[in-house]
Amino acid sequence: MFESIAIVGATGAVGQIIRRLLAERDFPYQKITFLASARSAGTTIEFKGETHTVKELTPEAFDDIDLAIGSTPDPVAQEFVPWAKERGCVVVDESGYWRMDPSVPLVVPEVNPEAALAHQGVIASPNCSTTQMVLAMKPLHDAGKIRRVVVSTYQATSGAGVAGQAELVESARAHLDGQPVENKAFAHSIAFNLIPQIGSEKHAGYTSEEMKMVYETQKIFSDESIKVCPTCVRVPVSNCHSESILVETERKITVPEARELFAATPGIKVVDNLSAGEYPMPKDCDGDDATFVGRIREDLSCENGLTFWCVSDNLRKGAATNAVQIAELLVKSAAAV
Ligand code: 11C
Repeated sequence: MFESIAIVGATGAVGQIIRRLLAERDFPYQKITFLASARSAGTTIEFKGETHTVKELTPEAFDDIDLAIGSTPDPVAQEFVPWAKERGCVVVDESGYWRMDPSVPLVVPEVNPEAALAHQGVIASPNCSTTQMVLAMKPLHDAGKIRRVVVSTYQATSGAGVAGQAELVESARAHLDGQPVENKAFAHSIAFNLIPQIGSEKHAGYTSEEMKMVYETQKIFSDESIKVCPTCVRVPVSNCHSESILVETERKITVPEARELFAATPGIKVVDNLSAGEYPMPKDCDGDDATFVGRIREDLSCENGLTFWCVSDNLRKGAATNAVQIAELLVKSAAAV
């Protein structure tokens, strides 16, 4: 057990869910500290029947902390993680800053739990669009070795934070009222629209979000031979990312076999009955920790191709839940020593 734990970014959208999960899952600790930027420091948080004052994120704040779970913007994580590490505090970091550092394991507990145990003080949690995809890929990769993935994402506005979700509502209202729409969280109006750009231009016409899906997938499976071709699209949905995923495997995996493999994988729920109109949809997955899979079918265009639809709550399994599960792995491994 870690005696003293902290949530960094405790007042943010993901920080709030991390708090709820720690309480729901009865995460063990003796003392908990809530850290945030100077702007939120001094505010109070009700947690497990007690009132806590949020402390400012400073180097000294980690003096007596053993484990920190962080959900902050990348530049904040760049700064605070070394402060924590120097003081012997282990960090589970949700930001993108440390993910591709060779000394930092990038972990989805259902996929590569062993990587977490080889940490050197920091463990990163992947980008939300990667997490749900690799979780769905895992049983297929184990059974038939995935050579190639073609993925198109339909990413919710909550991926851009509370401001993104608010902009969806405001811009929909403005459109319906015939008023001009001001875009701040997104480069274009998100209401009644799709935006085929998430992040900045990064590599050969691909965006930073798309390249995260390539590099993070290869790192999590420790296999740079897996080819990933992503297209990431922002859609006018409030929460839960959806993905159309096509995998090409070395050994053919039939639809009944895939359905069985998905159903037997912890963290995956299969909803797949086209004739009954049953398949995963964002509205049904909101607030759930599972990754949902449906529309499982053979790819008609290549020999060993399988295609399916995958939906997950990007704030929960895509962020908070995955980070808390990593922390739970550490607790379990400490208890086993
Ligand atoms: C989005 N996936 O939907 C992004 C948000 O690297 O953790 C999360 C960015 C990250 O906009």
